[in-house]
Amino acid sequence: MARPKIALIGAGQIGGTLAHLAAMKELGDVVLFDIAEGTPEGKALDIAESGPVEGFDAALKGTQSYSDIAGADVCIVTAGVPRKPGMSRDDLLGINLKVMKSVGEGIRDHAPDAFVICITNPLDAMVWALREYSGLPHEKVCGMAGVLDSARFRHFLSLEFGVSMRDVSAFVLGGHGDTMVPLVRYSTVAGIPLPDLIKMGWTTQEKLDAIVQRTRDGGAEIVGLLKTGSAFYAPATSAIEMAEAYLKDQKRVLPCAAYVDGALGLDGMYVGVPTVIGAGGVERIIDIKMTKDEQAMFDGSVNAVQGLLDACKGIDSSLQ
Ligand code: A3D
Repeated sequence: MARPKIALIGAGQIGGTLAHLAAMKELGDVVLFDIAEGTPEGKALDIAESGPVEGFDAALKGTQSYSDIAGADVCIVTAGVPRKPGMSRDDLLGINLKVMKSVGEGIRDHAPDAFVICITNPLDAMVWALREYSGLPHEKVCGMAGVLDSARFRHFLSLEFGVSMRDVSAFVLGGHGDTMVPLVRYSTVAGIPLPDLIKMGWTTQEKLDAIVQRTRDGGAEIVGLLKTGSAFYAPATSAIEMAEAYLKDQKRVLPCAAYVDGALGLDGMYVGVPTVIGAGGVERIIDIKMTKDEQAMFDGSVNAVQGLLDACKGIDSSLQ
């Protein structure tokens, strides 16, 4: 049987890391696509040359031609520009919306059967636009944010408790960014919920609140340190976890930006929710019941995403 084909649209910081991880894990052959001539070719060759040392079997190719992604099983999209000083949110939306149009049409024409994972920001709006432009089924297009946000939350919690990150599970809902909703009630250490750990004296409400805030600000913290770009190792590894769940039909329960129509009181929109990812793509949305406070936070997050969608529709009237 031929190896799966993984197309990475965007060969920047995250794209290059995705290629490296996909090859090291032997998830399949990798095609790196980018409009910047030389970048995808150079990264593909560099990673391929690490193959004999690492001992992986994966072919890597860099390209500027969408025909090279033909028949891809998975497409991970990081194409776009980051927000620069002086650029408004709408400026960024306008630029990345145009990028999503060209990428969506490229996927539609060359890899319509792929499972598509969007990472480009602003995430919840871009994944929606990418689905609209590509016309792929909703369950085959989703966005990566929740796995990363939960990983950050888990990391901070494991430091606070002095336990292995493997034994900390976390639950984050809502849009990616300031309005994300880390659900403390459903986050645990080996099954013990965080509120119980407060009662057991493992931490305090104040410390937990500070960890939740640090999780919400996780992206900005890295930007502040790097100064010239945003996080790429943890975002790449998070998207690879989602791709692997699809390629190996693992039925993983992962939070991702998925199309929700009916569950959680939503009427057809992309937002961060717990999902089951397997060979069918996003196979299930887990319709959890929230408390009044959680619902209020989630509603605020949904409203923020809706604001971005309205702005997209204002920029491109073909999106309605
Ligand atoms: P960067 O290193 O700038 O890579 C982006 C690449 O996209 C560059 O190589 C560009 O040449 C390329 N590109 C631009 N336009 C096109 C186009 N039309 N077609 C194909 N390629 C194009 O950025 P990065 O890899 O650090 O980040 C990529 C995206 O991920 C950005 O939008 C970030 O904001 C976003 N991001 C999201 C998260 C989430 O958790 C959702 C986390 C970190 C970064």
